[in-house]
Amino acid sequence: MNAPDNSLLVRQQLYRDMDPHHLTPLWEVLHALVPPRPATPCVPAHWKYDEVRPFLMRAGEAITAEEAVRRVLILENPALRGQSAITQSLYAGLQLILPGEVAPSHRHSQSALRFIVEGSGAYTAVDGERTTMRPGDFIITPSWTFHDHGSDASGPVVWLDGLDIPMVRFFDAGFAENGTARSQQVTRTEGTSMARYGHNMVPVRHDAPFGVTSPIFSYPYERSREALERLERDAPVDEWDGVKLRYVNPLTGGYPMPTMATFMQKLPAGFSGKGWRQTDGAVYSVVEGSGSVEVESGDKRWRFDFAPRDHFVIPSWHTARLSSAGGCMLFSFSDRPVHRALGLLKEERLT
Ligand code: GTQ
Repeated sequence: MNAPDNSLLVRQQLYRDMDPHHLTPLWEVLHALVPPRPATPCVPAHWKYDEVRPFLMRAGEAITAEEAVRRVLILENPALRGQSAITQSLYAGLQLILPGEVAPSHRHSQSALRFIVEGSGAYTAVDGERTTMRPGDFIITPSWTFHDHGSDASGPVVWLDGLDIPMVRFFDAGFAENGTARSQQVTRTEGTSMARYGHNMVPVRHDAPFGVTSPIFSYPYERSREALERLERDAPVDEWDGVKLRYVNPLTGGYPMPTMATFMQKLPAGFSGKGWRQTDGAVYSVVEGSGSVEVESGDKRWRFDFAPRDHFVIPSWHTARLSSAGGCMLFSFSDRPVHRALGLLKEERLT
């Protein structure tokens, strides 16, 4: 004990007396408030698609897309149950749409990304333009744009929803409203945005149609995949990441959304990556191939062996290593743009 008995009593009396006045002593919590390094409550977690898919299909029988508005199973971090969050700042869920269904039009301040996991032929409509979904495509719903989803497919279509819901909740900055029509009227031909902004050219006199968000709604998998395959063949492979590219807003070269960064990476066959850690916790969707991720924090260790359509999360400042015997393709997203904007981004690559 480093205080005489009477000072402990004096302190306890002080705490009791000031408590009704909503006052609390900093010195009791200072260590937890400014920890020496990030001390996230989040844990690494893995959702195997084989295990998740039957629940999605049961959800398809239990409720229609129309009634649910969005028929989604939320991927909740095991350490954040009840918070609808996969990390402290990010939301992730798997959305199912069945043939002929419509998820009605609405808009909200939260930005959303879609990463197509299974099935082809559903569409999402953003600002009067429809985009067809194919596996591996990365699609954006900018903040405050009306969007509805529908399906002319012959089977179920499932995609990963990534939203900044916890971040917007943290800032108490969320607004939302329903559209007047179930599905919005189509006012532009599919592919117009891609032709305008997606070919390394932009209109001569343009405004950024969605402000700080990319004017491209869809980043098709075939193009990302072609780039990564070519780089695997023709350029040095990074010892930590394999071959990894960041998706961009073609108007700025920056992130496609203000709050979320997205990446696609290819681990070559036989890849055994070095460890790294970063302040931005990241969510992964396995596109093709299989592999494993080893995660470490303090004296705790995790190892996930992943297969196509699996999802996993690596929390902030956890050391991770990726490897793959047969090669694989991984999509991921994180809150990196916010870390960067606030001067908080930190990365460490172990050698
Ligand atoms: O598709 O608009 O997973 O508003 C959560 C909230 C999807 C959507 C989610 C949403 C949406």
